[in-house]
Amino acid sequence: MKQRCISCGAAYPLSQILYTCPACDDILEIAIDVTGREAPTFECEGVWRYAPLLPVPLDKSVSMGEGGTGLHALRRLQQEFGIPRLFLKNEGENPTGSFKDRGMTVGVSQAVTLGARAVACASTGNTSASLAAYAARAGMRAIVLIPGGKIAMGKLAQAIVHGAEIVQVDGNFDEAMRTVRELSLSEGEIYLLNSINPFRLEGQKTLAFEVCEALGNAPDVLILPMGNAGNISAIWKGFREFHALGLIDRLPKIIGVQAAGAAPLARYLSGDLHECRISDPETLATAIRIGAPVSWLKALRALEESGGHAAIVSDDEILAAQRKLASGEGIFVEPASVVPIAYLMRERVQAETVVCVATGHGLKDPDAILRMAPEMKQAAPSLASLRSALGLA
Ligand code: AN7
Repeated sequence: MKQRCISCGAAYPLSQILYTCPACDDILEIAIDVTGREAPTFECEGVWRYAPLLPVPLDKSVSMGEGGTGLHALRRLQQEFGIPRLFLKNEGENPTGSFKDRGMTVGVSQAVTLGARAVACASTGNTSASLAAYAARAGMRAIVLIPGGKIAMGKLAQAIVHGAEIVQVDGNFDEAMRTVRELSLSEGEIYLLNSINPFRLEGQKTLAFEVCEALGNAPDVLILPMGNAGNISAIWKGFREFHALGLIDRLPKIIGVQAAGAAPLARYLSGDLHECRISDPETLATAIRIGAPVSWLKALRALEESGGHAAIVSDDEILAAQRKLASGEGIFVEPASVVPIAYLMRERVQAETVVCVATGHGLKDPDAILRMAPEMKQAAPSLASLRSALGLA
């Protein structure tokens, strides 16, 4: 395995600390040559089950049992949407409540392998929560930059309780991202763990492996949210590797969904923007309030190679979908995570097997729900009053 530039193809050893290619400045990926290789034997459960396909050895892992999340059949919604088999991969079941843990276990393990003293990230919330927890587990200093006033309460509480050094940046996520990159370039001992870091994406690709193992093959379609677009890139890489190993005999179509006020990828692809960035992203789905996706080129390749496309949903559609999933199927996910369901509520997808990725737990961000809470019924502590409140009188 080595690090390889996604544009010029230059290769570098895994032990070199790099975030972009020294030759051309584009981003890197971990290159694994699986051609002619026999499929490895997978042991244990979760992310580290796939250790033979990861760039850090199992005995170096900083782990809390991440991965191995449920793939839940959505029986009511599949009937409503006219899809024979519809599943939700519920990443809220991870240790800190989001898919970020899959990447952070590998990223922090690599930080330990490199002998880094501190790890850092800019975050819309979930990355900082995950980084704070895994750094605590590894006994390392954690530095997180967050956009002032724009991160969900649950995520902020996680970063605080795990003891991260939190810096509120007077700017949006994209500005915080640029600043933390400059910090880690100027301080060699601070290891950057945003999804620009290719080791993190290696952990995140295991979602695709789990879906394939659970279904016995790739689904026809996989739908997921896009922010920085690291996760779509990681998951597509996972499907490609399982395909190259002969473990699946087809590849899924990937549909990446963005919120209307923060949709640089979808708008760039439709010809509405000349470059893949906007300067003033806005959406109530704060996790994906991102205007300049770091992994945009990887994501474009994933969409194109898979024959999929990008799509946009509105904040109102997101809120409606969140309630529908929670009240109709019992699964509460945060606003950013429900964009695949919002998409299916509007568009007809003709496919046999569809998997939606729900990236984070609903309790991360209860604000939007509570702001629109219905008026509650009132009762005195007596049976008669309770019956009357419930309309049973
Ligand atoms: C719930 O935490 O970028 O497309 O800093 O928290 O891989 O960026 C979070 C992103 C989707 C988008 N769903 O994933 C951060 C951050 C949830 C998220 C995404 C995020 P990418």
